[in-house]
Amino acid sequence: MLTGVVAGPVFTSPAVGSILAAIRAVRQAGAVGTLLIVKNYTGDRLNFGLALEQARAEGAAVEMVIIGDDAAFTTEMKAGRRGLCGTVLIHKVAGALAEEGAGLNEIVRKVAAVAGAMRTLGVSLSPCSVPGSRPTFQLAEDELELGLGIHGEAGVRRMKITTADKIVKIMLDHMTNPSNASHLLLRPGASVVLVVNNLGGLSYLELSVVAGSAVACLERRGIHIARALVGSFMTALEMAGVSLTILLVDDELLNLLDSDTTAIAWSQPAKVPVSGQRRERVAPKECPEEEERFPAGDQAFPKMKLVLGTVCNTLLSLQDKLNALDRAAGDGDCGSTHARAARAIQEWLDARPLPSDPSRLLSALAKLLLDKMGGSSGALYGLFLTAAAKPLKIDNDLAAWSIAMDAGIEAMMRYGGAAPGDRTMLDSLCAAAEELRALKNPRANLLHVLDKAVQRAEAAAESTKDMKAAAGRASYISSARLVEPDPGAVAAAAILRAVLEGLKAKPV
Ligand SMILES: *[C@@H]1O[C@H](CO)[C@@H](O)[C@H](O)[C@H]1NC(C)=O
Ligand SMILES: CC(=O)N[C@H]1CO[C@H](CO)[C@@H](O)[C@@H]1O
Repeated sequence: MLTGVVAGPVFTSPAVGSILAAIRAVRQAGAVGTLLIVKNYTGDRLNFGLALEQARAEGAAVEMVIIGDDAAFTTEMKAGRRGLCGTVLIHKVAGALAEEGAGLNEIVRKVAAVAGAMRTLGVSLSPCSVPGSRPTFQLAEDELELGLGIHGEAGVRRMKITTADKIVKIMLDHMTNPSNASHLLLRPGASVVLVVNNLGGLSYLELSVVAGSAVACLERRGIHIARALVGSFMTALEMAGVSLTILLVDDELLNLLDSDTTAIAWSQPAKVPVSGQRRERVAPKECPEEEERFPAGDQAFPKMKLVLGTVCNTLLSLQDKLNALDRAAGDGDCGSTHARAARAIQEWLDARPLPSDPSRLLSALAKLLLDKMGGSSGALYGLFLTAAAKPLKIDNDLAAWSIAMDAGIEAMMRYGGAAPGDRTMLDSLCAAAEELRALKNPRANLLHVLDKAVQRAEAAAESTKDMKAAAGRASYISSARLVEPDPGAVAAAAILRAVLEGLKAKPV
């Protein structure tokens, strides 16, 4: 791709002497001509221009192209159109042309045309800092900046953070809006190469999300994405941002971009299949027998829907609190996991009548949570409900519910490896289970017993504060840092309270 590269200090143009040394080295190695590919910054233009003049004076055949693929500017300004990630495509095209044996002037002509058919726009969630210095600019937590340069220079617009789809749409609109001075004219039916470039601080996951949005957005406009490149091609140190480059292509240009190179930083562009050829993802059909096996039971089981609805609302309202507790002890997703379960149950409640008997209800809930909840909580609740469903198959009086609770806990302990006192949801559940054994007394009052069980569970959840973690999320953490109750225990106690409230509430 390139024969030589001249690096200056971080974010600074190299000196004339360095550039001249590079030209001489290339020439001594046998090059008949040298093309300088320079990004459009004042310092670079000056230093490379001076080096070019000196090299020519020495008899070297040297040409220069200046790349300004920046699409940020709405009006032509004195310092405009910087060279950005599109320059990498120019390196590739010029290198391939030279490899094919094209002469220096032909390469200059073709490369200049390619440079005119391409635009780049960046967006960033954070500034970058030159090693040893402060950040190049300030950006609030919930802000992003559009149209910045690769040296942390300011962009054209700040906006509030929003989804990748929306950001990508704003970027592409800006790049192609004919009222903007530096736009690229992009008509439906055009073929393009898309480059999704990491500005330094994004993960591949984030980069791929942006790439997916960009492909979808361009295809919606009738643009054919002939090739897509996703990776770190031109970064701005650790800046958490991404740039999009769009280059209009024809077959000849594609051949040049596809030609082999040994440059390790060049990743072979992906050929994006036309959307029609991509197989649409088919949502799996819900299993129909399942529903038929469970006859409608809202009548037989009037309170259950209300109870489950209350549990879901409770878990959704606790999402942030549980996540915060979990951040201190685990990976910060306890609230999200429980909220995911709550939404799955809500959907399920809306979609079909409840199974008619408690055993089937718990089995169905177990299956739902195993399918949808995820995390170790999903597996543990699934185990709990599966085991609890069994005793209820035989009987469903109040005593059977106490036996079910014990069976569920026993299964959780067997597979989960935790015991009461280990700072997990078992602490709440076991405390409640002890109270619920009173249900075995034929004269027991359900609400009265449950009320006591809930209070015990809440006290147990609170007391996990002072426990050393021996299992579960927090056991990887030094106990000195654990000063809050365990989120799993808090969630379990909250579920029990919601059950109580649901049972007390009048059906509407
Ligand atoms: C380079 O930037 C200058 C302004 O600094 C602008 O006048 C010129 O058109 C730009 N060149 C290219 C090739 O974009
Ligand atoms: C000066 C000007 O016309 N700016 C336009 C550039 O494109 C954006 C769309 O992203 C418009 O909102 C601006 O008005």
